[in-house]
Amino acid sequence: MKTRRDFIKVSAAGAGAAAIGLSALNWNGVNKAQASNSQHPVSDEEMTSFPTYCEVCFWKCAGWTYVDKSNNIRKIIGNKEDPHCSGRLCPRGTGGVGMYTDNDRLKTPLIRETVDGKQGFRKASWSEALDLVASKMKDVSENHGPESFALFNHGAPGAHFKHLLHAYGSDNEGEPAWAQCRGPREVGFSATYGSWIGSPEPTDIRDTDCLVLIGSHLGENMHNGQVQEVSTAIERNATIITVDPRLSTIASKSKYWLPIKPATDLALLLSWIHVLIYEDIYDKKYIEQYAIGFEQLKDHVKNMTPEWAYGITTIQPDVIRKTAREMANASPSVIVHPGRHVAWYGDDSQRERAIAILNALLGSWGKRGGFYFKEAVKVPSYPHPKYPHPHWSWKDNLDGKYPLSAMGITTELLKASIPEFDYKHQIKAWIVAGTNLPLTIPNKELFQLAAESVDFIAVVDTMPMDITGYADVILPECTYLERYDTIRSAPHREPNIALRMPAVEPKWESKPSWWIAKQLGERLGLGSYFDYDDFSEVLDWQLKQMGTSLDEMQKIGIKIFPRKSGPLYLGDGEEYSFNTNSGKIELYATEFEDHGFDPLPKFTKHPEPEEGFYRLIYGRAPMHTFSRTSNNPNLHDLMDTNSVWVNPKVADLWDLEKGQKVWLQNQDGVVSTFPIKVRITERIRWDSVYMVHGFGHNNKKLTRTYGRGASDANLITNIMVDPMMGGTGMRGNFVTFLTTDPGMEVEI
Ligand SMILES: Nc1nc2c(c(=O)[nH]1)N[C@H]1C(S)=C(S)[C@@H](COP(=O)(O)OP(=O)(O)OC[C@H]3O[C@@H](n4cnc5c(=O)[nH]c(N)nc54)[C@H](O)[C@@H]3O)O[C@H]1N2
Ligand SMILES: Nc1nc2c(c(=O)[nH]1)N[C@H]1C(S)=C(S)[C@@H](COP(=O)(O)OP(=O)(O)OC[C@H]3O[C@@H](n4cnc5c(=O)[nH]c(N)nc54)[C@H](O)[C@@H]3O)O[C@H]1N2
Ligand code: SF4
Ligand SMILES: [Mo]
Repeated sequence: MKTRRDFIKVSAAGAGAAAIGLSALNWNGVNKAQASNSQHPVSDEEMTSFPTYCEVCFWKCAGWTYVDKSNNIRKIIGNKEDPHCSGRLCPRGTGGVGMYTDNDRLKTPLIRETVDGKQGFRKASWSEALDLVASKMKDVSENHGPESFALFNHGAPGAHFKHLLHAYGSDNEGEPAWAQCRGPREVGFSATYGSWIGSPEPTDIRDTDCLVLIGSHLGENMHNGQVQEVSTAIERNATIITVDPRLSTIASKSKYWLPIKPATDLALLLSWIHVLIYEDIYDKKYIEQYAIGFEQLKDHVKNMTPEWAYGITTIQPDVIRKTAREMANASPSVIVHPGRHVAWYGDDSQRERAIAILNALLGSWGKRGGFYFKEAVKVPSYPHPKYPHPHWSWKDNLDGKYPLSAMGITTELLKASIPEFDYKHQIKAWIVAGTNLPLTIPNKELFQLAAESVDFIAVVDTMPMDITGYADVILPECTYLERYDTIRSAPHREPNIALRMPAVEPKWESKPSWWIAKQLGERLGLGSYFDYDDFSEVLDWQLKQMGTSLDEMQKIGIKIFPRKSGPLYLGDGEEYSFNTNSGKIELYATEFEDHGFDPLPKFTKHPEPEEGFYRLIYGRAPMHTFSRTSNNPNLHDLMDTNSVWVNPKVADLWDLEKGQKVWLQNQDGVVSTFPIKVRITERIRWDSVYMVHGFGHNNKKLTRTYGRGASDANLITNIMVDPMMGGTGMRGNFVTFLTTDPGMEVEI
């Protein structure tokens, strides 16, 4: 494996290698596209470069795809102008070309058929497959109403299918980005500051003096711009405080590592709030000017002393005090990071509220080195007729439950697909585009029951992922390197847009999502919603409205616009109105109170593992994204399986050896389909085990990754649902070890 330096050298070669200090986080990576072509080196001048933004994860770094004269992609590098990546892709983005070269890709449309009682897929032409999907959409619309057709989506394809779905008359769509990922933090921060955190997070890490990470494992969580800013902060000697039951990469670089007992973070946060208030070291001026509810908060945390928290969290009182003082010393240049995947224990919106409150006491919102005021450019929507008004939507099915959910809840859409749940309105059919539900949604049984219940499933994917095994029709999308897509407009310090365009022709018979959606629309008589021959026309129209053009964007890839909303930070004592009920930062959340939820966060105790069981926690590896990259030839070479991290004490108790394969069985008797290797390490608490999410694939068509490692999702059957927004807390599951082969049946 190459070192980080090799990676920088290779990936930054064309961009004019910048000296960067990322070694602190020890990135590993390799530009395999270039390596595999190394027998015929070509210079940048002999190649053509096409702008893109990366689809290997949702940080969406802008880059350049270099193609040689024989139409081979030679490398992908970061766009220097892009604030998401500053010219440097992460190992996954560099290896993104493996998504294009992977021979396991979906090559043609496929239709499920039964021959002699045995189900399988047969190849189909595009017109046959599209006709079939459109006819099912018509049937559903006529017999049950268009609202009964749901969309599960994630990433770029989602935009095209949302447009189709809205034109067709349904807004029943859900993506894992809400209930399985960041929904709780948006609810917690919105109730406090009247604003979502959003993506990328407006954390001013590069200028911070103190960064507090609660579980956020930046460096393994490879969100590029943030990781680079953390490196800058480390070089500037910023204090890093990491709270994690596991010695994560960033914990090992931190001044303080607080190896908290899992599921107890709220107690730590409340005691930090207690120290700031009762040691009188919070930002008084800021609170007086901008916040309401201080007295209620003060009273609320009165007894939540570090000694109280110690009994719950196992973190020593003096460490709690010392770290609170470090934060106060750095104030307002301090960030208590909101995290990103925060669907942990079901009280997640309240944990996020505590994080939001802590930041307010430190005066960090709207301050340099804290949170800056982000800004995005609005992309005008291409003209189309008004969408019809759906007769019901996912919200109506909730009957008042999860009132603060601002996006469709995937698990609720699944439940509404199962007649036994007796929802007011039934979901009858799905399109799934860009989300691998069996590995993404906890409680596989619920997913399977839902998949069995619906009349029809169409899956749009690039790979024969686990989800395709449930499809009636599979539509192969080409990869991001082979297509135009919507304009990336993400909030940042400076508003900016990025273009994705094809660098090469789609391989085999794969097609872009915009084309698939348009074809379906036309078959449904919705052609007026797709009034163009090629998506480049849409882009050119939009870009011209924004004062640029497709021509210009093809040359520059990314365009930065001047800010219109005012400065990045609050001036000293500047008047400011927040978008909350009171116009102030709400330490006491009136929005929560209005909905009958605690206006101040309370600690609730969560169940603990029984003897012989360990809490299952999970996270990321720098070279993989969820389940989407484990079959990527380049990235598979860097890491081909996951392992289960076990504390030496536990290993001793169970007589486990390094590298031994075990099966994991959870509290509900569910056993991992495949075995997983044991990694014995002091870096994990004795009461927990850890694994990287995204392995344990079940589909044999994934020739590299099939059967390698275990799927955490498989073992997550206990979901702790957030009553405010439907988030699926996934860390209340406990596993034990099986050392002999339980003879698991493989489903697909
Ligand atoms: N157990 C467990 N569950 C989790 C998590 C966890 O850590 N553990 N993490 C949660 C979080 S934070 C998130 S954000 C979600 C992520 O959930 P998902 O987005 O569902 O994650 P992936 O597993 O990457 O699945 C992406 C799917 O999109 C396909 N795909 C990739 N590129 C394209 C494309 O260009 N076009 C199309 N049509 N398809 C494409 C891939 O082949 C794959 O099937 O998972 C959540 N669920
Ligand atoms: N390489 C890579 N990077 C990614 C992704 C990827 O797939 N691959 N996915 C991206 C996405 S969509 C997301 S949402 C983010 C997710 O990444 P983050 O938001 O950074 O992290 P989480 O998944 O919430 O948390 C993982 C960490 O939480 C720790 N942990 C477990 N239980 C507890 C607990 O009770 N308390 C505390 N304090 N810590 C705990 C684990 O040990 C682990 O280190 O990563 C993003 N970045
Ligand atoms: S962080 Fe890495 S994988 Fe994610 S978009 Fe950027 S380069 Fe791609
Ligand atoms: Mo996520």
